[in-house]
Amino acid sequence: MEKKNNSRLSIRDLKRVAEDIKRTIIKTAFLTKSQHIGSSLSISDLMTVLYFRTLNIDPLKPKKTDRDRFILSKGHAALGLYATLAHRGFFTYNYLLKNFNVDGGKFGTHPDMDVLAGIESSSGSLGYGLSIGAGMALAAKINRENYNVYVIIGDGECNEGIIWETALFAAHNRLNNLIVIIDYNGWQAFGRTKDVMNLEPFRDKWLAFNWAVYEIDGHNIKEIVKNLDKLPLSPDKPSIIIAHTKKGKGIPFLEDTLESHYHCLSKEEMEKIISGYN
Ligand SMILES: Cc1ncc(C[n+]2csc(CCOP(=O)(O)OP(=O)(O)O)c2C)c(N)n1
Ligand SMILES: [Mg+2]
Repeated sequence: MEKKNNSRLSIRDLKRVAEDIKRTIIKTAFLTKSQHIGSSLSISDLMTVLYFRTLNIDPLKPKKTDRDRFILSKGHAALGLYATLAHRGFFTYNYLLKNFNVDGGKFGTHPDMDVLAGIESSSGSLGYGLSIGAGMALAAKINRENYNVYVIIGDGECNEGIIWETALFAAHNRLNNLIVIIDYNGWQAFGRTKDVMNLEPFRDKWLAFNWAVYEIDGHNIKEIVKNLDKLPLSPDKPSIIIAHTKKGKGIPFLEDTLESHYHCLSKEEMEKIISGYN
């Protein structure tokens, strides 16, 4: 897996882009009265490094055969994906606003691969994105193609049995071109992950499934870059990066709360956020 980066932004520039993406998520969620703000903000720093540094992609040639594939398996964070794609030049912000979560719009609240070439897989039914990604990674091996597959999954999503079936499958097939990033924000839709269905000891589970494992702070751009730059973590195993994140990152009153999952921002809250950013 050679390095094929097509965008080499400095850490400072990446931090600026990550803040812009957070603002876009917040503004769009407010204007369209949408939920899942916390789930989208949670992945914003990871998405920034992926799309502005790691992934071999070209918005002008979204179907080029050697492109890396990215799948947002926790599809309810679609707004985080759309905001990143807009900033990366796949479409304009106005296009996003006109089409997201409105009657007749192209972008639903969960990704649909039929509406845009840059969306590699539909998702929303938790668990499936990872198995689709493993299939793509195996296909690359069979067809001798040189692309990597990156998949973001949620911690609550790991309650799905199919995640662990895929974990076995990927290790068995030595899919070193499969890179999973887990958005370990400690929350799912109705409670703390440790209370609903505990995952710990999480790192040990992946090690036991024969994956290469790293743990990082999922909001520290420098740390994300350092770790994504050294992928793959092993020449013959799939990789998982356990990224410790905060649900609702960037909105102090929603950070690390259950409310950040379903809450819609009010006008007063939006004003409070804007004054904080200024
Ligand atoms: C198969 C399936 N079951 C239930 C749901 C409903 N659901 C949507 S989001 C969510 C919680 C997911 O938690 P997590 O993966 O930790 O994502 P986060 O919101 O924390 O980013 C659930 C249970 C679903 N989308 N798919
Ligand atoms: Mg979670």
